[in-house]
Amino acid sequence: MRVAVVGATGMVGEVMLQVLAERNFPVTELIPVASEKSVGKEIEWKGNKYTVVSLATAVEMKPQIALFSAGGDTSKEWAPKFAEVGTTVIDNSSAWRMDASKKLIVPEINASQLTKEDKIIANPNCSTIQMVMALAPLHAKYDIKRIVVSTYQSITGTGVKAVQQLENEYQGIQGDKAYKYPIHRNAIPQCDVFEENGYTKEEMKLVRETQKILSDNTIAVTATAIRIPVVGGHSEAVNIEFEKDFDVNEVRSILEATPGVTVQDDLANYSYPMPIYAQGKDDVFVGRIRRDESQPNTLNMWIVADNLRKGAATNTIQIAEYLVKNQLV
Ligand code: 11C
Repeated sequence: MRVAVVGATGMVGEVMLQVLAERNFPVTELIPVASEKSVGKEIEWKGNKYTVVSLATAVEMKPQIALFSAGGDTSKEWAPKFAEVGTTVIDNSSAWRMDASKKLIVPEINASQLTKEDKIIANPNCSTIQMVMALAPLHAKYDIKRIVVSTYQSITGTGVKAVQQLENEYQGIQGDKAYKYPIHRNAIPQCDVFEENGYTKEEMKLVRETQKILSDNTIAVTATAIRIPVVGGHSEAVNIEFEKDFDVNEVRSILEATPGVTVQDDLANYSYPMPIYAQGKDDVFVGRIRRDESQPNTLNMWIVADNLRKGAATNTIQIAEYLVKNQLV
């Protein structure tokens, strides 16, 4: 496969290159793509050097697959240009996710929707991916009625500038800021910009994307997304009300049997998921599984995943793997 990685020098792009190598994705030609200021730079991949090219050059090279992580505006403008020359684009931005003509894919849940005609495929938001990974198998069994989720999100979701801000604050250095407020020793109740309803875009992604991935607009979702000074991954406290009653041990067994999910829930040994241990891993970790005793048919769980891997790069490459395996590219 001729594979373009658009945004190759960014935080997610770098993890994409790493995951492509780790999983031995069948790359015959790698095309690293970045903005004009990075064109001409060299990157190393699997022991070889590659020169970063512009978007226009990459379109001319007609890659079979383009993995995009370069922001919504770049995707809006350039994904259709790649699609026109026959490239299948898998896009990490929010540009196409809620477009009714585009599929929003978490391979373990809904990759079977994909066809050869899908030339722009959307990768969901990181906080949504980890939540639906744990909820989809439970929805299949007990029918989710309502989800209340609070997130504790890694600064890597914001990007390099946020990581630099935290480093500067540790060291007492003044510098550029990704956030309006200090992030060191803080919790900022704002991820992304506010929408008219008083929720942030990140919170509304959890609502809309969950309904789309689970193909069920009747599921009620309400979210509060918080940025915390952590780099390893996003954590989520999730309260789920089901239509049907459940047995907590059965819930645990269902999750233990779910590919891509690891249950870490042994209270006697203080075992539960935490972002410092999820970092660098591809699985979604679930723990603190317990009945909500305040109302019927309701469950509490704690879900943690590396937002740059399963939340972004790994999920994207799993989509690409599915396309290759099923001869859809
Ligand atoms: C965050 N979830 O942690 C965001 C980052 O829509 O793909 C990814 C934004 C997106 O702030």
